[in-house]
Amino acid sequence: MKVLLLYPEFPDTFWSFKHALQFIRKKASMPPLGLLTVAAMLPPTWELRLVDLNVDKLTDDDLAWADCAMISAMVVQREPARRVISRCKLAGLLVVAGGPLFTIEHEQFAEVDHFVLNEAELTLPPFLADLAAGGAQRVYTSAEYPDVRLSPTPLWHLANLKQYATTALQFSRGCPFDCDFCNVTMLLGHRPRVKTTAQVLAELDGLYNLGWRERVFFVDDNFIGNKRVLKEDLLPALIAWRRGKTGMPFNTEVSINLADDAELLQLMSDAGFDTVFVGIETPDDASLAECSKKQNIKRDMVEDVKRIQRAGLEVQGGFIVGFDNDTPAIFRSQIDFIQRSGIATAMVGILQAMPGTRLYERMEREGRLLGSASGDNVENGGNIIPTMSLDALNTGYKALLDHLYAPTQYYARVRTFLREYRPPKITAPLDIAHSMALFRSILHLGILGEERRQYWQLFGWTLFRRPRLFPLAITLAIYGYHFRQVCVLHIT
Ligand code: B12
Ligand code: SF4
Repeated sequence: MKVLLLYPEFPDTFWSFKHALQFIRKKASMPPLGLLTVAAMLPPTWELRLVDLNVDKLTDDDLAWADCAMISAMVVQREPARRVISRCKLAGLLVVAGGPLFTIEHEQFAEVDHFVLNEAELTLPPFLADLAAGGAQRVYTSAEYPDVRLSPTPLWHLANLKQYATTALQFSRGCPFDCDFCNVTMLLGHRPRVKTTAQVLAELDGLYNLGWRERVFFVDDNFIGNKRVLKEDLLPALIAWRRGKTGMPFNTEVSINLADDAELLQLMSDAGFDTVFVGIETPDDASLAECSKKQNIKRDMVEDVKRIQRAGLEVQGGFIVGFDNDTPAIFRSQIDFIQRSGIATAMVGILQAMPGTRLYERMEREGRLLGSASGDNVENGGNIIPTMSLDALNTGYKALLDHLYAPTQYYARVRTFLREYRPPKITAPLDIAHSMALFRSILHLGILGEERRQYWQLFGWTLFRRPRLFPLAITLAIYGYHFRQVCVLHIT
């Protein structure tokens, strides 16, 4: 069997980092870990070719070569996935689809021959057995969550890693919390399932031996879901693994309660983590209660963020507007919070109801659904009828983004952050690509850009006050440019 592993394009969104990637001449932020994991579960005699449409074109030669296409996607790739499926069907390929988009809404893809849904560790083996016996069913699904200790090492060599800014690795699946807008607990359960430390080290060795020295994103839903295993086992092992090695800083996703645990913060920083994404959502306790984000209620989250920053971890934040409890005052409170906390990468989205979430069920019951969620948060409207008028929500949202990413506010926030941040011990090696990025930033931001004044102020300030953070300051200046482009493209 000759198999094309296909990953449809991401639209030009906040998380695509498309406008920032140009500066380092990379094509996408990270390779598709789901497909690379599935690849490792296929029979060793099968021939595999990965085409990530974010970095490569799907050619007629590819289609003529293959017998089968295996496609993965998340909701935000819905339309590109449809296009790629149609092309594969036209070329006469057997089409197999899996991953979060299809697990949630497979009925909407009539052209797909077989759906292998949920986690492939459980659903792929019966599909492969039935296919070999000549009688594969249309849909394979499972209500169980597999033991991730059975998950194989992803076949990273199938991806052309040079095209990516970061690569991905997964330690755990599942999250102990229960936010009503989130797909994670329905897809992956409440009990964090963790890989063994030996598995993680083998995966890291695999990447290191391929010559990878850039960032590794631990794509866990909540990395600190099982703190005991982290403290007693994984983090000490990562610290030991680092000895004698260079590069490979880590980032991941965590809940805000990381701020309560000084020991964990120290261990994470020593293990090479320098950035965490935290779902902060809103500074308003009533809205947090509305969406069951209990872990964020009754906290001084600005102080929490600063504590994490001081430990050497940059905080990237996810924020949401459009909760039932929100009034037009929310836009100002979000701005104040984000500016005070110094979260440069602040992704503010309008609440969307994804199928399979409790929020979706409630909106359906209340007759408040407006079509399907796009998965792209940075766009007008969302897909629910808000309690605030749609007009007020869209106008307030636009004003909020304009304000947050305007050079004056954005660069002020970067400085607030750099003042607090303890420089990380582990950094990616500074190579020619990074030096070129500096020159391109001077040209595009420092000479041609609307932000040239703020750019040079930050440039000088960092060199004198926080010289070790200079590369990070330039990276954040480039991110700011990306965020502004996305806002201009999406919010008009
Ligand atoms: C990494 C990640 C990203 C990266 C993606 C990078 C990339 N190139 O893939 C980035 C940061 C870009 C991203 C962005 C977003 N993400 Co995201 N992301 C994740 C995350 C944390 C890990 C994905 C991953 O690699 N998992 C590890 C692999 C091994 O798991 P997997 O892909 O699910 O694959 C398994 C199965 O699904 C299956 N499988 C997968 N593909 C296939 C294909 C076939 C043929 C078969 C047989 C099986 C199969 O087998 C695998 C092994 O079990 C997941 C959460 C999660 N735990 O999965 C969310 C998740 C996928 N993201 C989600 C969302 C909502 C988003 C955003 C919309 C968030 C936002 N607020 O903007 C954006 C959308 C992008 C955008 N706006 O441009 C949702 C998806 C919901 C949905 N139904 O699609 C998830 C599930 C998290 C959540 N909160 O619910 N994300
Ligand atoms: S803490 Fe994050 S991953 Fe966990 S349920 Fe809430 S939004 Fe989802």
